[in-house]
Amino acid sequence: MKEYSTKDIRNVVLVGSTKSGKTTLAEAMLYEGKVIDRRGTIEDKNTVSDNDELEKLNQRSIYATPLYAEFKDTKINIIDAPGADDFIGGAYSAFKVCESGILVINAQQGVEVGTENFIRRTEDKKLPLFIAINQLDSEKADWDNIQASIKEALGGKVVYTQFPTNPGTSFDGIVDILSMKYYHFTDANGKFEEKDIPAEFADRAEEMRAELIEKAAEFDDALMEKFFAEGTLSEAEIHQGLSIGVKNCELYPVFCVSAKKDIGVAKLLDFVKNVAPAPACKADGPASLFIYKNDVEPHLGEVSFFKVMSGNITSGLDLEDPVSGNKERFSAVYAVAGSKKDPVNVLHAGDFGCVVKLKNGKSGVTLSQPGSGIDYGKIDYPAPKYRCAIKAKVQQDEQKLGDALKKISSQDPTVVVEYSKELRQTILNGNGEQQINIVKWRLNNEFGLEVELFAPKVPYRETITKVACAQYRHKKQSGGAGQFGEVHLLVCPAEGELNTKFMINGKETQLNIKTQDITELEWGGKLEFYNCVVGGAIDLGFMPAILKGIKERMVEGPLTGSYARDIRVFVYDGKMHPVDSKEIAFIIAGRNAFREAFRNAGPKILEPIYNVEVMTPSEYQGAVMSDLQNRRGMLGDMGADKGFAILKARVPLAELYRYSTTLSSLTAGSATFTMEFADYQPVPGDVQSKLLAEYAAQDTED
Ligand SMILES: Nc1nc2c(ncn2[C@@H]2O[C@H](COP(=O)(O)OP(=O)(O)O)[C@@H](O)[C@H]2O)c(=O)[nH]1
Ligand SMILES: [Mg+2]
Repeated sequence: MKEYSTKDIRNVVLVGSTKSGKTTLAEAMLYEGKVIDRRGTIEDKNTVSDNDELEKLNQRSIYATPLYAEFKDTKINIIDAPGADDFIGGAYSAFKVCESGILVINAQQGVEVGTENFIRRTEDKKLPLFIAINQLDSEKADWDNIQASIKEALGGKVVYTQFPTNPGTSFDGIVDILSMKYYHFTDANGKFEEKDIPAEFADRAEEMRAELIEKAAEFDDALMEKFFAEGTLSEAEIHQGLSIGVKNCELYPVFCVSAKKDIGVAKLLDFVKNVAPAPACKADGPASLFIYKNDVEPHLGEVSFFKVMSGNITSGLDLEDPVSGNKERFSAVYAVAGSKKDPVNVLHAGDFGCVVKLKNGKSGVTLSQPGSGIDYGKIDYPAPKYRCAIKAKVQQDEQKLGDALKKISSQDPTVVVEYSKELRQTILNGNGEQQINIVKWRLNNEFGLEVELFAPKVPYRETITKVACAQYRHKKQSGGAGQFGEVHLLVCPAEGELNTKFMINGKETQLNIKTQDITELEWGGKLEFYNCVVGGAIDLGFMPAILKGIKERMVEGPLTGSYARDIRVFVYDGKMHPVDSKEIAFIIAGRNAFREAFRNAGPKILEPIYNVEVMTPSEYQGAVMSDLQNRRGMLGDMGADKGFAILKARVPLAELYRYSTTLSSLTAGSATFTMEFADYQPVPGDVQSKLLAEYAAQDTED
């Protein structure tokens, strides 16, 4: 491969909803960019991008794949990102290293929820986008619908650089407003003739050109002046104006393509070359790179995919991970297009490449010149929204399972594995059931592990709603040294102002606080502990033991064994024994007195509530709403955005298991959602009774 300097490099990510044709478009780009001389198809399972076994099996993209095209002395690096929400991590890795993106829209569908989501995400990341209307060759391609839906999604920020002359099965013509030419495609391999615009399209072309020039002039004063003076701009000036608008995410230029027939793809590449921003990387200065993906490949082992962030990367180079201090030596450096790897001598700032067999070449790692301290931070992924528990079918495999999961999540950091001490379960967090099923498939096929996936337990909490008193005497005097401790205490909810006047044994009693201990609990909420003992009934020295006993019981709440929270405890009396009183006796007395009081204090089970936001085409709004209500969801604000309904609800986590899967089947896969922890709320009475019964049954089993 030729050497490319920073100004001759473009880095683009392909985004868009599933099945819009990103992978097929990537294939055509590689063909136009002379990286391949025959195009594969999804159906034949031979595209460069979907080269992973799993991708072939599923006939869809699962991982983000780095590719490139060499086009008119420019190296266009391409990341083909999966469109499905389940595999969204790959797109976020790409956002970190690409300067622009191509949003692929399926001409049969127009803007879909998936499209809309990518617009929101890229706006959020300030990533400039070009729009490719793909599948214009399909029977259902509907140009009017596309235009209307794009207008709804992007308003005045859309600018057309082309239009198709005959969308549909015989699609073979594009009028290009930039060059004011008509391109007539004569085969399904990108061959075309350049002609004058046919008379019937001339007026429309003139009209659109005027609009295009005006938009191009809008972002630069000098261009605006020239436009006013001369009434037009040259093609180079239009490029210049558009680049400014595009870079600031103020303009989204639209292109017409059929990826399958390689129509319009070369023109799109041409535009990317001319208008997409070059990497803003320092060509000189110390060498540094950022690893955005890692993988294990047959015959190669660990492969780390990186972007050169500054300086040059060559084989033999020594770099350092500024966080761990870990040193890495580069054996060879490659340019990469899917599984095709070409050794290169040097990669310049801004370029993409890969290297094999680093010690710790995981995605999210920066490597920079030793001592320079240069670090590019982490990739910021969206919060997971699918949660399930996992265990090995055979107990002895648990350790192996742990190791395998560690490997899988290092390759896909959106699979988050945690062992919950509280629930005593290994929990997998991810973006959707399909993603988790892929994890299961890999455990099975790559690691030889049989595993079971099941509904995870819910991290309930327990608290009280009333005041209650209890006392407990622990006494053990049979044989050896005796144990004696007696504790009288009162509990009440830790809310509102601190009140110290209570009815105790039918008598109004004013408690006087001697010492106190307020604990912010690691599982949320607090424990307030007040020592109000009078007349030295219990030595001050035993207070920590009593508190310890109470805390032990809070770890395993008296109702269901869940963590307890938000409780005030007043120890107001007790008894000691001159010889037998010791720490252990007060731990036990404190624990049992607390349990007794807790049970009489109107105890409640609390459950985690999540804020759920669903975005769906409005035709499914009713179905989505009633499903949320069936999940005990409290519907909140409803809105509409660009033709989609946005529903907000507060839903108990207990009811959200496999929600993404249900939502998908309710809406023919067209809705998406986010969920975020909100707070803890008491469960309804019937749920509490059910949970108590379950715990009681389990208790007797033990
Ligand atoms: N007719 C037609 N079909 C296409 C075109 N591009 C892609 N497809 C088909 O659409 C389906 C999804 O394509 P794919 O590239 O996997 O889409 P992706 O999910 O966005 O990567 C496949 O069956 C492709 O053959 C196109 O331009 N025209
Ligand atoms: Mg794909």
